[in-house]
Amino acid sequence: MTMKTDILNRLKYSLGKDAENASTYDWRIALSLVLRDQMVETWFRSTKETYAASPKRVYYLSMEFLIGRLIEDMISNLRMEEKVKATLVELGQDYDTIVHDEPDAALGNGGLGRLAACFMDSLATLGIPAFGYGIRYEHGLFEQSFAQGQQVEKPETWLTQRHAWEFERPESQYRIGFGGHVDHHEGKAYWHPGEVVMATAYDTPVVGWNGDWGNTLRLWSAQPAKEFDLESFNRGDYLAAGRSEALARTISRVLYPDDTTESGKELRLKQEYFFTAASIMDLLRRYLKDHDDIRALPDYVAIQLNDTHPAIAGPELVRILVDEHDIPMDEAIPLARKCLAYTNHTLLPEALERWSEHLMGRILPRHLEIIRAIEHAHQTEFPGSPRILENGDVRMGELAFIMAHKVNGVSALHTDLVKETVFADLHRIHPTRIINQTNGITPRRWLYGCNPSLRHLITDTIGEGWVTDLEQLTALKSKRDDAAFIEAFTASKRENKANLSNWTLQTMGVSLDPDAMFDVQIKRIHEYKRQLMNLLETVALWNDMRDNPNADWTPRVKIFGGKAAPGYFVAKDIIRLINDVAAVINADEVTGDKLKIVYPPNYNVTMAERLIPAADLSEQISTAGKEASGTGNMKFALNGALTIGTLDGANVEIREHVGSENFFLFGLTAQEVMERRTHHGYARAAIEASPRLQRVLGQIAEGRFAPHDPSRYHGLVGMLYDHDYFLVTCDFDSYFDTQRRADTAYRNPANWAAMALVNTASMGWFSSDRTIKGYARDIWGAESVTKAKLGKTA
Ligand code: HBZ
Repeated sequence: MTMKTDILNRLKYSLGKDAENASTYDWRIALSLVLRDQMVETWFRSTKETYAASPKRVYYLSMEFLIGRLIEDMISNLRMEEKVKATLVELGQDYDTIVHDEPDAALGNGGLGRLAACFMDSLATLGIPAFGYGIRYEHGLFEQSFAQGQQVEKPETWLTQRHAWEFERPESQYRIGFGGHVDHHEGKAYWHPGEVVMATAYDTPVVGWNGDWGNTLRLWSAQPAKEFDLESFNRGDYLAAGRSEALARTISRVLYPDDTTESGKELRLKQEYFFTAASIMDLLRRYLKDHDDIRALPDYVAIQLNDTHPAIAGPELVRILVDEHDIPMDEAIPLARKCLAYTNHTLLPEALERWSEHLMGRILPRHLEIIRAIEHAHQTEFPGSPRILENGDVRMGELAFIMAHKVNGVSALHTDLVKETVFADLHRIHPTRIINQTNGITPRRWLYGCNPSLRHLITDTIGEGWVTDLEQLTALKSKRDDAAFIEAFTASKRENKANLSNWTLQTMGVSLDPDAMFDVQIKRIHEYKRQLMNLLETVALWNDMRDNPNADWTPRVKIFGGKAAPGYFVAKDIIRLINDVAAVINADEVTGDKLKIVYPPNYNVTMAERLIPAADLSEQISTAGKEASGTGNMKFALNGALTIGTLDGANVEIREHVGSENFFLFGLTAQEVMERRTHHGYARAAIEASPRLQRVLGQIAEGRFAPHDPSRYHGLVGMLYDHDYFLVTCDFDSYFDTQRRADTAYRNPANWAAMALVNTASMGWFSSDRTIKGYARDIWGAESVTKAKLGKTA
């Protein structure tokens, strides 16, 4: 059968539509179902091969999977682009319209969730048997709009449409208990939960490059436990019956927006336990189908905890081993540890999870007992070591560390800081436990998929091997002196910039000058990421341009994108200020096209796929020591943007790979940052030393950008003077000067393009394939079932 017939059949039999009456949505779902059929073949084959080989399986537990749209991933990984395009032409449908009809699956906040998505792609491409386990949120990350420049949040509703990629698995259901009490009888514990909800699995196949291997993303959805309710109901306990329904309805309803000020929420702890417990039960069931000896579990199971959100996996696994398999506690703890590893993604103290013992005891009484046992065992072995239970709190970082056989940081600098700061004492006791695995990004989505013009140029030049072996890009370095190639490279970037300009024109009514430097900062809005410093520099540049309007300025478009957590008021003020400043500068006839600011609302994965290929300059300007790694930084450099950045996170390693001459470095180092904070009045001193910064802060404080509400930004400016914790003021001058060096460099287009090319050519190491090989080798002891692929590099 042809693909055309397949699609028409799907339209008819799965959607009940004929071609005459089908909407874009109908065509998209029909096409998606046809593609899914293709994937199922790979998927079944992979499952069979996995059972035959009985290898170690990897389980990646993550509260977030920020996968975005799937259709183009599926089309390109299955190598069906030409065929799909031709078929849609035959059917009179437009490829782009159909692809862009799919809503983003925004089941994550930012880097941590996107990393999980890149890892799933690499695991499948490398043929490593793996499951991603998470929550099937009914509402992903909120939708952002701006009203008078201020962020407005609306619930996200991706699941009101049919999600064509998933399979519901009603047969994979587990009972997840909460609360209740624990009985002890003759040395055994019996947990009697007070509430139960059901976890139902929804599977999305994840197919790797070339359709060679397929893994599963298994997301759990909460449903009421009917029989349980009936029992309560019959006892006359109507409240209990209703409670379980209500809990079930809320548990998988909405993704928590990364809101560090709101931790301690009971529902979040329940979400964490819900998906972790379901995942552990599921992987144990799979294991016990083929194995009798529970003690051999670590030979077949590797569980990776994506931050502390699933850290309850340690106590849960111990609970099952002790209470259900009668393994003594002192044996169960090390056995569980051999299966578990933990990735740390942040040093920010406010982001390290703690739950009050009281709450933990109420929601998970048996787990609190087990946590005490883990604590006791660790203290007995290492008296005086850091405690899991401290000041009435359960510290999830310490719990995750103590229950993991390996703990990893996500960039070289971050790993060093993990050893020196948050886990310094535990590191002394367990000196080989902390290791580094620098993050990476999948080249399939972040070059092949999002940047067709560059993809074609590269493939025409060096062949297609780079897609699964990104180090092959180094072959492009020899082209830096090849004028024809540089011209083609420049043309590709220009095409992407023109496309972006068309999009901003259509969506925001602003067109951009493709000859201007596109300077892009896209990420969550956070003080440590310093969007504010970028904005202050923009105002300073505007002042200089107005002072000297006839000078030969390098035209710039400043592009911002990102959401603030709904309860993070400083971040929301920064958003408003960006929009206020944009309104004034964009209307200024003196500066005109020489300086523009655009801030498209609702930044998401799809928007990143548009913006990154069109960027000339990548803003990676966090306070040194604060950004664990960054992965956006890698996406930009791979797509031929130059970085302006601090020595923070993976910027350090990116700079080493691309060469210091191809990277705009500025600012204090992590050591200098710590040192500077000890100086009394450091911010005020920095402001007093910088007339340029003083002027900008004066303008903002006077209401230059909010003439009808002149005191609007007094708080923000006052904060910079009095406690500029993220050292915006201290790094400002160095940042401004470095921006001017970038201006000068940009004025020599051929040289700029050569520098950009070296960036692209040097980014091979940052493929998430390399990262996953590192995890497989150093943490999981897992291997590729499709063979041959793990041996190389890393
Ligand atoms: O993880 C990010 C780091 O900030 C970034 O530097 C790194 O590249 C990335 C991948 O390793 N961390 C996060 O994205 N963290 C969260 O999204 C988060 C989510 C929920 C929370 C706290 C943090 O409750």
